Amino acid sequence: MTKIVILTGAGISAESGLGTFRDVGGLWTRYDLSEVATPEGFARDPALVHEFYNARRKNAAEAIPNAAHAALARLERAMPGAVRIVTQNIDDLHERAGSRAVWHMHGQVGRARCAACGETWAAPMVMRPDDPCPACRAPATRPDIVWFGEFPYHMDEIWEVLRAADLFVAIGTSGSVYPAAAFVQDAARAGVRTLELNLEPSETVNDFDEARHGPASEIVPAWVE
Ligand code: BJW
Repeated sequence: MTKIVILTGAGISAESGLGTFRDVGGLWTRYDLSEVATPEGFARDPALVHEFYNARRKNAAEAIPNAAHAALARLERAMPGAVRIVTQNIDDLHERAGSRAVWHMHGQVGRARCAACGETWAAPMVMRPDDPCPACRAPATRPDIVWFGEFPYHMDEIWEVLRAADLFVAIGTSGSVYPAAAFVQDAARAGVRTLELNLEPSETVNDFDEARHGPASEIVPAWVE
């Protein structure tokens, strides 16, 4: 009976000090995404990829949820069972703000996965490529992250709640990475109302019924209250 599906992106964590990807000075202006965010890059240089995510894990652990995360947690408490957050973010700021109904479609930096058997577990703060899997002992540890060319998590459940919702809200995402970028069209096709909350118009702004622009820490609490 989810009524509101909320897609969040890097913009919601920007005011917590976590960098976005495509803004000026964003992660993809400083790193080559084909080196650090593809299975091929990991196969070529696993140590480099672990270094990238070890640093991001440390930053995420030090970050504090902001007013936007807190507002979404209040919304969930006020409407039990009716709010579902689908986040593209790999940090845990929604959970630390108090949200419980959260799906991480691009994985979590705080978790590790065995590339050999698929086992997942809580990641240590520093991971190395030859760390053994606790289940099968293979030295095939990778971050539990969805890289380009890999299938995101929870897709069937996401499409199901999206089609059954009354409202779809996208917060702090540029609308440039699929399949998340198409959720607004998926929702609209199912007759779901759509709202964008972003610092500036996203690439898909024209697909939304309504858009409000400004920093997430201001426009998300204003929308929730
Ligand atoms: C603020 C703010 C503030 C700033 N307040 N707002 C050609 C066409 C279509 C698709 C493809 C294609 N070629 C390849 C593909 C597929 C590919 C893709 O989309 N590529 C594009 C580059 C075109 N996608 C995939 O490979 C995905 N898998 C897939 O498609 O599987 C097959 C499939 C098919 C059909 C159905 C289902 C599956 C996997 C994508 C994996 C993405 N991985 C990454 C990195 C890993 C995670 C990590 O390291 O953190 O995920 S990429 C990176 O981008 C990260 C993010 O989650 C993702 C989205 O970025 P996001 O969150 O939108 O951030 P930004 O920086 O782009 O935008 C921030 C926004 O916030 C901006 O608009 C700012 O204005 C705003 N903002 N400050 C409010 N204070």
